[in-house]
Amino acid sequence: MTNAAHDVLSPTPDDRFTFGLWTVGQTGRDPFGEPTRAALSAPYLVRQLAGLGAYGVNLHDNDLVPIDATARQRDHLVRDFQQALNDTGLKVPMATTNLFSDPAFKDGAFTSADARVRAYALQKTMHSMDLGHELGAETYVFWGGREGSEVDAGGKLLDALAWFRDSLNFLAAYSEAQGYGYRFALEPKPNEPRGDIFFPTAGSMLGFIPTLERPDLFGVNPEFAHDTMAGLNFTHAVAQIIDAGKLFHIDLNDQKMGRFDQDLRFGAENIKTAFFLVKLLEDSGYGGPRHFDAHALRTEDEAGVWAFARGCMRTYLLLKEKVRKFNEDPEIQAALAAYRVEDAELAELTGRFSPERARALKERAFDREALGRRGPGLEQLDQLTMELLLGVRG
Ligand code: GLT
Ligand code: MN
Ligand code: MN
Repeated sequence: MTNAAHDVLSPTPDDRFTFGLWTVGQTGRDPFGEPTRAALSAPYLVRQLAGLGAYGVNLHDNDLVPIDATARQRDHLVRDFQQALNDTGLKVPMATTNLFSDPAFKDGAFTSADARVRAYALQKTMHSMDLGHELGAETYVFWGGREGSEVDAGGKLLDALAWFRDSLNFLAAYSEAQGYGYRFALEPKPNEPRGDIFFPTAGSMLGFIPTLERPDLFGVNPEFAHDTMAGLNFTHAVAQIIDAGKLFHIDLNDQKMGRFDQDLRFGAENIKTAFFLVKLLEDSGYGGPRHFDAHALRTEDEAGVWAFARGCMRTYLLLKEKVRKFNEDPEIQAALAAYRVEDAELAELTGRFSPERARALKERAFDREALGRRGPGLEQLDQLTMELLLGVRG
């Protein structure tokens, strides 16, 4: 490997890679089995991530401070964590609330049918927002893992939407009143741990955001695995979010379609989709964190955890290099240019409505059969892409 190639594939904080404390700290517990790895302390995780070239670390309140910690214990844990951040320069760009582990939230947090649970969820989130702000977080994520149902006999579907809206309005106003200036990112997921989670897709979130009091403060935090579980095309979802100006954060990982939520190492499974995702993010100028919401396989020991973390970043950088080659490859660029047909006269006619243009367009003759005969060259373009990814081009 040349030095130049080495540099391109070595992560630095400029690459804006982040991990959750809950990701590299995951102990291998699953619904059927006990942990296979020892728990690692938050300061230790910070030092390890900094050593690997990450930019930041994100957290839920209870990743750092147990739900039943005393004020003294909290201060101690936060101080040690902050010390590790100061020593390493690692940032905390995003914070969030654990509103899913405690039994109190078993039937929802902001959408619980019990007003006491909803109020407790608000209280817990305000404390967590205080903590996130103290650590420097600017983005606040809402993943409503328990906001959903298995049965709809409770009849709360419309109420749940209103309760969720009221909660977000309250918390956005709290952020503004405190001067925190958070941007909120809503994370959709179709199912797991609930049978059906409310707001299953990016489109659900995009439709909901304009109904909030401060839509400008809210965006989306899409996750690769969540769309893929449901058989959706994640890259298409991200394009729609970018188009709406709402890509506030992104959770990168991988997943086999139709499986349980696997949270695999980025690029581990769907390499072509991952390539087009990286291409979309890089070409669109997305400047936010590249957050890996994934964890090492349950089979792994601690060495496997760091192999996993390095692998996520290295695969992203490898794909980013492939994007650069794709954008510079003359044959690929020629195929792309040939794919598009432009027509200045038609652009003028179809650009902006006027009665005259509409009339002229209605009278225009089109050779429909010729349009149907045209081969766009997508097979060739896709094969060139495959050859680039498989290393036989450039
Ligand atoms: C949990 C979930 C993720 C969310 C995290 C934020 S927690 O790991 O599976 O998709 O992004 O709450
Ligand atoms: Mn996620
Ligand atoms: Mn996930």
